[in-house]
Amino acid sequence: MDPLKEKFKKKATALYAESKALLKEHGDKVVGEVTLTQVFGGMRGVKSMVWDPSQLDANEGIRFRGYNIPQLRELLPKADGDKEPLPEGLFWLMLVGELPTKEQVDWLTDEWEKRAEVPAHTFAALDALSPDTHPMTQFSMAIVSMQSESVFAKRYAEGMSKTDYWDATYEDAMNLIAKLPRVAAYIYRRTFHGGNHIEPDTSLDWAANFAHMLGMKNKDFMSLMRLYLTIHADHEGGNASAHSVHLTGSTLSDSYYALASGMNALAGPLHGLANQEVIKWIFEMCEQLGTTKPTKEQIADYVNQTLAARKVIPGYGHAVLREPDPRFTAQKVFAEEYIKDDDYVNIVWNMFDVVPGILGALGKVKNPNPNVDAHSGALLVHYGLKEYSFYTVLFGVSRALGVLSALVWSRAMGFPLERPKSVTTDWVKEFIAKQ
Ligand code: HAX
Repeated sequence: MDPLKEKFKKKATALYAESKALLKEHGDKVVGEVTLTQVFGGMRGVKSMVWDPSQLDANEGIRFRGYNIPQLRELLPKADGDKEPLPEGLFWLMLVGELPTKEQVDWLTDEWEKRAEVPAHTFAALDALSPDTHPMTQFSMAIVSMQSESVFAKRYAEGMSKTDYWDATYEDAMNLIAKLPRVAAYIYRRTFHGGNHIEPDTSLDWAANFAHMLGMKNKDFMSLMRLYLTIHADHEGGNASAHSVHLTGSTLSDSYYALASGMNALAGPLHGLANQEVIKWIFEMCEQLGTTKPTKEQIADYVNQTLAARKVIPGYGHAVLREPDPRFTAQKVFAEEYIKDDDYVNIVWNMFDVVPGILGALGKVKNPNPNVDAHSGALLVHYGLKEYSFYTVLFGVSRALGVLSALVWSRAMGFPLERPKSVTTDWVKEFIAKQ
């Protein structure tokens, strides 16, 4: 058994037993009430699932197994000569709750490299699509096309015992994560570079190799990719992509089906697609104004125009967070360190000065601050990755780390089929009448 799997097995066996005992004694304890506003309002704040890799605090932001982003940036192992964390280290942390050593992370890099071969039929399926198919459609389809490789599906068909579900899910998670950069890079190169593909460089780590296969040779871009793929990985279990993976996985659909569900949710403009919408919004503003150096007053006018057209300001607001997103801050810190002066980065920073005041004054926006998607586009454009319809695929490659580590845990904990209760509006009216 490989060292990560062995570690996971030990932890999962202990936590499974602990949670069974905990539920036997405390299963009837009430953890919260549900109001009608929550029933109608997208279940905000309803505690209804266990998700151990990360937890979100409305004011402080995300913590991965207790570590916030600045701590991860300091404590996770790094590639030689780089300041940014290796996402392999975050996956290890999320899966087993321990910060890995550099040797452990190097092992994981090698392990993913061994598992990275993508089936030929996936490339053929992608090639059958028109190149103007949205990259997220291609990504989701490519993931489902690889389901033919699912260890879980194969072993299930052979009569696998329930106690082995986690093992097969672990294998699928590792295989999928290993293959995603290759698949994503293939989509990028076929869509935007005439199918001029780049072979992997096996001397590089997972994120740097991804950058290499995209055709991005700049070392700072490789650093950015390591940071990007780390900070987008997880945002506790209730966000739409994570919850979609959790729900689909709960039917014992394998990791391929489950991840594709999550990617389909990530492709919505209120969720992951916001990263493309932000830079599109900025490009459109610059085009309308005829400058890439708009003043704060010009930005404010354009924000007001957008709101008057009854559209949202992409990259601002959040369903849970009530402060600026630390993932936004991490990207700002990166830009301050690596990029001296860049028009689009400056626009993002000027928006940060202008937008919260305008959204706050509307009186209805619960969090007028920037979220993760407000900054990423300007950084990518700076290094030459300007094709913004690809941005959500980058997010998706990262999100796989969190949601798949959680899926392995779900199968180890024996979590059942998810099945909340819905009610009709007539039921609600009757309920109110009876009160
Ligand atoms: N611009 C304009 N209006 C906004 C807004 C924004 N950025 N954010 C919220 N509002 C509005 C809502 O549309 C809602 O208006 P109505 O009552 O007229 O419907 C009102 O303010 C209250 O919304 P809320 O409670 O503050 O926010 P929600 O929890 O309902 O929604 C969203 C959270 C992230 C979907 C929302 O803030 C939004 O649409 N933001 C812009 C899109 C975006 O950046 N999405 C990415 C979020 C982070 C993420 O998941 N990344 O992947």
